Amino acid sequence: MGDTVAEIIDVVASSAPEIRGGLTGRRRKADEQNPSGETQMAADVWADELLEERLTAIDGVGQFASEEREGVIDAGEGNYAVAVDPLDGSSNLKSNNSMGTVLGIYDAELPAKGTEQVAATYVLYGPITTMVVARDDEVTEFVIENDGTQRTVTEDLTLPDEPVVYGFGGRVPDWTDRFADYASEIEAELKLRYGGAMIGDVNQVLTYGGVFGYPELESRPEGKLRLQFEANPMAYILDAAGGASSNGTQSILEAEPAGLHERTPLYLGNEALIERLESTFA
Ligand code: P6P
Repeated sequence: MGDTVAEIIDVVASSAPEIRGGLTGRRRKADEQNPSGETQMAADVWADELLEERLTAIDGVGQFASEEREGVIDAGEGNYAVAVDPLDGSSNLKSNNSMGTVLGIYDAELPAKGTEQVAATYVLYGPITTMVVARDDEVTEFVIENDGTQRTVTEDLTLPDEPVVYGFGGRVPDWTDRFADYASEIEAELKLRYGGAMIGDVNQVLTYGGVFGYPELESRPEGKLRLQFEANPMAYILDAAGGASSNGTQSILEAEPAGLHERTPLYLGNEALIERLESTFA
């Protein structure tokens, strides 16, 4: 069996121009909800079907799971499981803001712990299409050309030592007191960069240094983002880039999954800022 991880990454890269090109005309709401109870956009459903067909066709892929589907799809005898958020931030489609595709590659049955990933990647549909890949403890950034080829632009991408930006989701009145205390410290030190799509907001942190959070909320102590499809892949990437992740008490990657669509509070960024969060929460 060839390098399945490389095959999976190549499928995501080669599909990126088609997904980006297909966003036009799919800005309407589908009349369905995803397993998290969120209204799906036509683009969510379309990107999910496209990636499911191409990723399950890879011999080494044994399981496919998506934020847009209830259960895990059996893809045959392969050793790897892929967990995909086909279009993270699709609510940004209407306002023509950044969004992207997130994918975690696990060598374990889903749902699985973040430490059971062997690679993770995201594609960012911004002014240009870029792709960030974490594998073998190293992060590489590519520009995805119109023909789907990957052009390396940053090797050994690491988080800048000096943090500059922060982005916190949820409604401020709904933040818990302990998160609000942490946020007011950070707001006094860093610049706000929040665009409403995790991938775009985390890409700012990876580029400039800082911290991203979609925190615990009074109304929703488990937060909004999904462990398998969003938190684990992004935590894997931040860890490989020299940063850190947390759910408020421990690294996201150590969190035991209770279910495929389980949500988690998510904090990502410079190690010192994540440590400060956990000590505020202790
Ligand atoms: P809110 C997008 O819908 C998403 O799943 C993440 O990409 C993003 O971080 C978050 O939800 C935004 O949520 O409540 O700010 O709209």
